[in-house]
Amino acid sequence: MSNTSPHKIYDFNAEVKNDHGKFVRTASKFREFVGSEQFPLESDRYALILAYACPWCHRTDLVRTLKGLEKIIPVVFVDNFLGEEGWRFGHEGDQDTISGLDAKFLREIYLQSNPNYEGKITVPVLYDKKQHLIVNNESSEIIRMMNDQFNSLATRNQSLDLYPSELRSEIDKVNEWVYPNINDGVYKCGFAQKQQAYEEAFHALFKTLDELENILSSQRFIVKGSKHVTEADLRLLPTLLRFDIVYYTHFKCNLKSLRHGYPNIYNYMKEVYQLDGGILSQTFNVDQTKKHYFGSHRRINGFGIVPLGPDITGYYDTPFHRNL
Ligand SMILES: N[C@@H](CCC(=O)N[C@@H](CS)C(=O)NCC(=O)O)C(=O)O
Repeated sequence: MSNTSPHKIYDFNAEVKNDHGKFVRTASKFREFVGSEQFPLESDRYALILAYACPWCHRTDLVRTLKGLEKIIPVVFVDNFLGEEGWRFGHEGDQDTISGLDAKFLREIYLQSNPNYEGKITVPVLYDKKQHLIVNNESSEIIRMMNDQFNSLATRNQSLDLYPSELRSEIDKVNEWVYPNINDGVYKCGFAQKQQAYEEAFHALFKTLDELENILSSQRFIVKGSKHVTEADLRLLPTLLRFDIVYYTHFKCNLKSLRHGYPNIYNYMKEVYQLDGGILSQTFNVDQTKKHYFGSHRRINGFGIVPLGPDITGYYDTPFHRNL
């Protein structure tokens, strides 16, 4: 397959869809499920294509790791640099060993699945190595698949249901305010192209963080009535892990840091991150994450200089303190 394609420019301008300078994320296009007739459940048949920095990718790796699916669903990481030609393989990421194309760019794999594909080229991607097809590129659905369809192959926490039927409506409700105000909220601050768009996103973000701080003063986990971690906690965690080290400066989310302004959120973040003896720490690469954000978003950070701070000694792994 040729490397040339209409997908040339990494430009979040493409997602600023209105005169108000607001960032609007586009919807994912591949929405099939493993467990269907076309995509039967099988070990080491499906692979994930992920970027270290991406919080939507990180959710999928958190669930994969918590469920002990590392060998069942192998991962291929793209390079940290998102340039004019989109995500690419190699350099500080992995080579493409799954598509049979030895692809240089992720777009080749999208076009392999659908030669007429015209949408955005995003990670995460759940890929069928046997049929050489993308199954799904929507993280919220990929984590549900791992909790449901892949659970029979789980080697850890098989009895942990991250979306239990009795909590579903509560989980849905939490996702509905966490996603636009926090997960995507930091991007709306960072990618805003007008002062007012930035200010609206900023106020919504910190108002929501204030509410979250309050909720976590009396609840161990974010979903009311949950006695264990649920998908809502794992969807929130990637944004919290990146907050003080990236979003505070790079996306101008700088009213308060988690470490100094939100003790309940900060300690909750550590508690969830340290679940299961700290196994989730293998899913997070701080250096690669910083390199991606500060190095790729040249409209925000013109020279691509990656800051050396803040000092994160003990930031993630010291004991958490929660009076619950
Ligand atoms: N709805 C998607 C969003 C994924 C997404 O936006 N990924 C970003 C990385 S954080 C991406 O690949 N962007 C590529 C681009 O902007 O060109 C999901 O949650 O899976």
